[in-house]
Amino acid sequence: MFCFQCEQTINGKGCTAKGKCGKTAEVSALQDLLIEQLKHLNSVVHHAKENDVKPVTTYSDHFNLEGLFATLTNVNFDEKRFQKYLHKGEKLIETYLKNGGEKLKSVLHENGIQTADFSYSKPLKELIKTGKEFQIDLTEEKRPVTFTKELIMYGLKGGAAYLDHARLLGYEDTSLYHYLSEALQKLSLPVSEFSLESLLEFALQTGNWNLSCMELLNRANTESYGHPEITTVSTTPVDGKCILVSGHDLRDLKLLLEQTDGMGINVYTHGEMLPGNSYPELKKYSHLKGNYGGAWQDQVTEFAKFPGPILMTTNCLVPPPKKYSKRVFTRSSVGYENLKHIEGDDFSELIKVAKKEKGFKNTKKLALKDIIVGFGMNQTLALADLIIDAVKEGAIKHFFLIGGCDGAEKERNYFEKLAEKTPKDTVILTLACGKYRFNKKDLGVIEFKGNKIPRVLDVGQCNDAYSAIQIALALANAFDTDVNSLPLSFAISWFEQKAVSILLTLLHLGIKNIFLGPALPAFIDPSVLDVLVKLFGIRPIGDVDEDLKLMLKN
Ligand code: FS2
Ligand code: SF4
Repeated sequence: MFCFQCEQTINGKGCTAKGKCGKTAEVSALQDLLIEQLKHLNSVVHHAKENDVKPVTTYSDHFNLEGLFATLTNVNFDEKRFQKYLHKGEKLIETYLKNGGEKLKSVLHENGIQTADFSYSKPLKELIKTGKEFQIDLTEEKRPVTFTKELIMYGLKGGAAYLDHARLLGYEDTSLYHYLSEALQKLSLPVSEFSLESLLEFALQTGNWNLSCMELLNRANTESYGHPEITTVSTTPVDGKCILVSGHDLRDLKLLLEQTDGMGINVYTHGEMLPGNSYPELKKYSHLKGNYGGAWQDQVTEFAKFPGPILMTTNCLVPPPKKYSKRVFTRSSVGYENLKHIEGDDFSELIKVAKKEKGFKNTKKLALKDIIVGFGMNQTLALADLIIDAVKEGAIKHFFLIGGCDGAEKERNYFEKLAEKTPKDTVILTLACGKYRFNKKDLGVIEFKGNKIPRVLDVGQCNDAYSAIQIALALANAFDTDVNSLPLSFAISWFEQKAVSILLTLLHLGIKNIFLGPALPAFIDPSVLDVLVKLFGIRPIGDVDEDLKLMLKN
């Protein structure tokens, strides 16, 4: 196997025997085959559209989302689920071929696209064997182009995950599906078809597309559940039966709150679900009691101690040890062998487990620190006049966006130290699970004209980068300048492919001088890095104090 799509890839180069995430060589091969199939399917769709074949576009669009989502880091480790995806993909290809008849077949032949003898419906063992043939080609001279194609693929994976969340809430946009389909088709072309310049342009366009994906999801979340409000979230559990909900899917949280209403079972958020506590239509449930635990990498210790079932709605799932695996349920694209997967919207099986498990007891003495959340775009922009005034009068001197993913590496302490060392007259915008490094620390408030402006504004999940961007644009507008000329610095911690999509979005917006860490992506070829440094001043994180000086100087 070869996989280097996330930050923790072994030796910063690639996982080759087994993924550090726990992905086996077999699952890696099945994922490679599924990616190959998605390219194949969308090449067929591309030519079908050009030839006016009218088949099942919507289903292949949905399949693109679920297939890509399943290959994200820490999402799906289940061989049988990949086998099912491959069978489904094959059926879609066959439907297009059937509807397109001989005309479509001959166009596909002319373009060298396979129309028979697919490798997708074989027994599992053979699928794995075939998948191994589609491992990333590491031929030295092809590297800059191969790696940049991967960069784009990871950007597409992140955006696809956001589109899938929006779809589940009934929000879809055919133009965004069209971009994804065409992009997958383009990525099926051999490296000889691309110049590095054209690929960089393609990567930035993908960043633009992801901005629209995040915007759609923002609309889906806020129109469904209201705009986030400033909310103090307890992290101290209360006595009683309990359920833990992790991941990014707010709809699952809502369904679970509805189905447990009045049952005397408390619901807690975990990881990226924390901002769920700030949405009016979710926080109105009195049995949503707060947040439990920290970022994803601590789940093995924390889940073992949680006295109830756990629902993993999306990434990041760490392979669960036996001591608690019976209590873990998965949803949508998430999968792990022998974990119970909930299809449909009935959570009764999970609720049964909650009733059987011990629940929390004797929690009164715990008294853990609260977290303040809810600084989405509407809430923060409601404070805009106050913030702008505070900047004009020198009470706020600088803004930082310190956000992104968390992970186990000790180098990620950089982001914690950076937050701690930021001067008292500065404000930190944060988002995604990286904020657990500092969101329980008391970094104080800025006192201004009788108001207390918190120094840490939690904008939400990783997809709420959309909100952070709107806040930055509104500030730039208020000061009649552009985002790069604001006293605003970006320190982004990346881990998985959603962070890659967001990075491409920031670059598409022309945001310069981003500090990126803890390590640079292995799939960014040195020649491409040179271009990114020249064009965008992107730089790896270094010494906290030196970096902070530079940030404050800009
Ligand atoms: Fe954190 Fe994991 Fe949010 Fe990432 S919980 S690294 O999926 O998307 O962020
Ligand atoms: Fe390795 Fe990350 Fe790929 Fe897992 S997802 S196999 S840890 S590079």
